[in-house]
Amino acid sequence: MALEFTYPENGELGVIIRGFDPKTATEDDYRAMKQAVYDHRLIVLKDQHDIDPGDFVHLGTQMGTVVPYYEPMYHHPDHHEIFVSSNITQDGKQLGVPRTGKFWHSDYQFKPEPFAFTIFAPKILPEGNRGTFFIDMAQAFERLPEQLKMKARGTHAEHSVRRFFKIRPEDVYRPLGEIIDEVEAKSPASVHPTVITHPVTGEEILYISEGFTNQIVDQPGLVQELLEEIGMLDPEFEHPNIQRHPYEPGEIVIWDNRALSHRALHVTHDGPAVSHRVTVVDGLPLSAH
Ligand code: 7UC
Ligand code: FE
Repeated sequence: MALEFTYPENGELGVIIRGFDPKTATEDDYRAMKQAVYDHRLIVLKDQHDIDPGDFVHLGTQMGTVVPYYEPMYHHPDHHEIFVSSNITQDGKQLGVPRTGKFWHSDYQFKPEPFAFTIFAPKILPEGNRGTFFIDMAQAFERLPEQLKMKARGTHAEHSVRRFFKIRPEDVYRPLGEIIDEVEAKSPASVHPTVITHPVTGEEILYISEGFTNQIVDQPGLVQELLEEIGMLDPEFEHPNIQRHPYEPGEIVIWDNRALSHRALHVTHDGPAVSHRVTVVDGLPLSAH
């Protein structure tokens, strides 16, 4: 069956794709899907209720080179390529990790080679208010006052996981200093250009986040000014840059992790929630120069 693409209207996020079947999808289908992610930032594959974890990983291998998360506590028990966010137990054990990504970030922004795409599938959707918040960081950069754009261009930002590294069950009773030293050794801070040039679209993208960016090394204080301006410090999530994708059952969402920053919206009182994700690199640099 041919893929059917429905393009978003007036500034909304997400190309809707119907007819995707992981068992029969062709190379042309995957090429068109990748292009749609680059061109529109986010695609939504509808009606994927029957996709199993093996198919989900296969989808990842067709979109890029799958990179498993570096901390095993997030891994799916049978498929280490899948990162599991969940607030439930399975066979008496915590499944995946609860309350992940509840802060603005790009996945692996703190690593030397951040992911190109994040492929996300809610498996058990919470009731009520749900979804992921996104900021289009190319648009956010474009909307900055000219003087702030000038200030940011050519500078470098330092990112690290340390503020959001989650204590693992096996860390109980370990000295905090020892854990901090281990986190710093295993995933030291990475430095990337504050404004990257997308290697496919050529757009300028403001590549910082509230969660992972410690500082702009050559401009003290600038990171706070930029975060404020683009809406990442808005506690009500009402800033015009912020968009929300509310998931429907059976959706798989794939986004451009260079161009979009995201933040999970978790509701703690609403019963079980489980999601799977696979992340890939695309062989291109984070920034064209
Ligand atoms: O538990 C989490 O919120 C995971 C986060 C620290 N990292 C996600 C990522 O892909 O960078
Ligand atoms: Fe994330």
